[in-house]
Amino acid sequence: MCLALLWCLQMVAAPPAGVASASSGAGAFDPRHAIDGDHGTRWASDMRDGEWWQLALAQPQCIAGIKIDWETAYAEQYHVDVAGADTNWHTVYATSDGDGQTDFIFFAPVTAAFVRINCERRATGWGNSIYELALLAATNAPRLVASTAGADPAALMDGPTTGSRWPSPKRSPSVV
Ligand SMILES: [Ca+2]
Repeated sequence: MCLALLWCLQMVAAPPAGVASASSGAGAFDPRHAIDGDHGTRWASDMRDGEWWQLALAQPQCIAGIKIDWETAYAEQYHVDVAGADTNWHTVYATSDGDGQTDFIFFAPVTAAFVRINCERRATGWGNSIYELALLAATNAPRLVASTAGADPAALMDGPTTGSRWPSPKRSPSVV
């Protein structure tokens, strides 16, 4: 990741306004510690799979991503669900091979009133633990540009398919 992008993402990582709750975790591990702006505090669940953390936003807002700073006890398999005010949940991201640390996740912009991290399978014998979590706007998403007009460079990042591609023009240099 380029330093400029990293700087940009760090700058927008302000704690979201809302009420945090979770399936477990209290006291020093209260769910609100995942959005208190302090990387010295954290939410931690009980030591079992299937735990979750949830944010009820102070007001619905359009989001296009989420940044999760995991503690050493992270979820290896988890999914992120979003719901509007109608509490109609849908999954915007899922992984089965998370590696903890910091996850920058982007998805199609959606108006969210609730965001939930569903920790399906832990990576360690401990619980699931998050230092800080931030919501990202579409303007924070990485953009691809290329020297070829008319060829969409986003085809390089549209998932694990070989059916799409970015073709360079028949000249050099070409950049993407
Ligand atoms: Ca914290």
